[in-house]
Amino acid sequence: MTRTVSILRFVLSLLVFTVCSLGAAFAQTPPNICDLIDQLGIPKQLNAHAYEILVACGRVPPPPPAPSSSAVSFSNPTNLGGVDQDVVLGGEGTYPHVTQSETQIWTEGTTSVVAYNDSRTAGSCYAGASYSTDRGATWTDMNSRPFCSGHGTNFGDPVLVYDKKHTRWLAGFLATGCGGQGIGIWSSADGINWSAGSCAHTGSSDDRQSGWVDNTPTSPFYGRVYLTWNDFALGQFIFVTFSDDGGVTWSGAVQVESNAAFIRNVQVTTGPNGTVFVAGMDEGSGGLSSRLNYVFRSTNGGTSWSQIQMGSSFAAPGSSTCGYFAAMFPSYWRHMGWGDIGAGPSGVIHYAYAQHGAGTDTGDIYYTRSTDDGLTWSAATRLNTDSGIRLQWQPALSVSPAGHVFVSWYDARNTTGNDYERWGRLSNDNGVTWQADDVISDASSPLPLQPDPNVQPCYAGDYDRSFADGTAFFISWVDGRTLISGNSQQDVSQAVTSISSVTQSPLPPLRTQVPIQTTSELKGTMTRTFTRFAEWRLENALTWQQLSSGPSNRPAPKVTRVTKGVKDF
Ligand SMILES: [Ca+2]
Ligand SMILES: [Ca+2]
Repeated sequence: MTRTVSILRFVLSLLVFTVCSLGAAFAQTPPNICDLIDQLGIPKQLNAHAYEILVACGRVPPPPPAPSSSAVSFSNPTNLGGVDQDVVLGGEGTYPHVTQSETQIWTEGTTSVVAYNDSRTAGSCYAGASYSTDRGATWTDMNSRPFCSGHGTNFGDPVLVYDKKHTRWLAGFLATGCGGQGIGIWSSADGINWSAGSCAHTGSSDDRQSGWVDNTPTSPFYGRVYLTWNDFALGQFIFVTFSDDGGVTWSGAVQVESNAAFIRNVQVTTGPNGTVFVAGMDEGSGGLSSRLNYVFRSTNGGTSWSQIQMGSSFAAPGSSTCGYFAAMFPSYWRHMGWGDIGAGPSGVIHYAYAQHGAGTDTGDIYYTRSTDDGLTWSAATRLNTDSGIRLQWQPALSVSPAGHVFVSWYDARNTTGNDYERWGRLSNDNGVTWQADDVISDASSPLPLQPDPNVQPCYAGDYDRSFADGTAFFISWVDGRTLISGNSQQDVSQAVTSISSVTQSPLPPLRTQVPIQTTSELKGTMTRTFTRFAEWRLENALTWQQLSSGPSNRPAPKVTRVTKGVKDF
């Protein structure tokens, strides 16, 4: 694909989009945003503004027939996660402006905040949020809509972090007040009272941003907040900006990659040593074409970047398409397999994503892991262990400081029709072994529809981002249990999984099989990481070297005899 850059586009798009949206004879006004739709990649942008442009320019097909949506729910034991909480309370909106989804949740101390897209005031504002002061037990909807003022029209796409060094909550959304479609920042001391602040980036075609903050006090970049996005006015490339003063001022935009192919910005995170990771996806030609995962890595605080391919190309999840996008249901719930990245201790980096399953299974959750700070990655393994052909999609991943990893996703294994549940799977040892996958949500959800004409018709939230602190995982997702006007519609649900409760469950057996690949002597190394984080490497037939320790060290395993073949430890 040819990727051109035009500074003039910014000015032109501003001028002519106004003409478009007013319904004037924009076809007579050369050049205008309608003529630039393909050049700017607007059909593959994920934000609400892009959909408005496509509507104004007559480029969207009629909405597809709504998928069937059963209203029947059944109870399930709450095996993972506490009681589900609907966080959309008293601010649902008037049908059909009732779409709430695409979540990012964060907890600091006893305060939790979840930010999400909220269509109750679409198209003047798409940003909503709720807060809890009891770690997710009860929630208050921010019905004062603090993110709907201060930066013009808010087009959604939430980013939410708590910057420990500067003791500030920061939220970022796409906003017209930052150059037409740039990234506006709101900040808060308590997560409850918010005020508009800086523009993290002034842009005309920013899309699908992600955010993270380096909260490790020993990191050389402690207190640095990162924002990444695709800039569709600048070659569609991924860019990053960072702030070292709690979001008051921001660096100039740094280009992260320069691939000939379009690479979607997926999510950003940092490791405890300060390394920055941006997950990206080559979406092929869109639709159901094959995908390729990348990670972009910076060891100097986001100033320069290297690129690492994660695995090989894989089949896209989904059963149909919706414009440029793949869809998990018939022309509904766009999802390209985008995943989530997180960092544990000792240079272990985790990435979970979705791909096509075997045969007619249209979605499975896969996991890949790096033990060398993101330089090399393991072969991907499947996290959902069901044997059927029902779909799983759109994972979120979070890691506790001690290396507990939790991946959660949408899962239809126990449902019929288009219903689904939220499932998850926990690793207590930084991703080496995983406990059984299990259900999080208390009941299944009918597929929530998207009735708002101001929102892209096959949208059901493009990502969810969970959070872990030292004692719990906070998981948010889109749920359709509440009917309005007889229709299931999108709400944000949330549940908390306590680390202390799940770590008391039985650990998997400490057995693994390591192939021995030589006839007369051992060559290379074999690494064996035990639960509780003591990591050992077999140096030769009888000697182990301890690579790292943990809170509950395991001694070196006994080796009685090593021969060619497969050895049990
Ligand atoms: Ca599946
Ligand atoms: Ca709703």
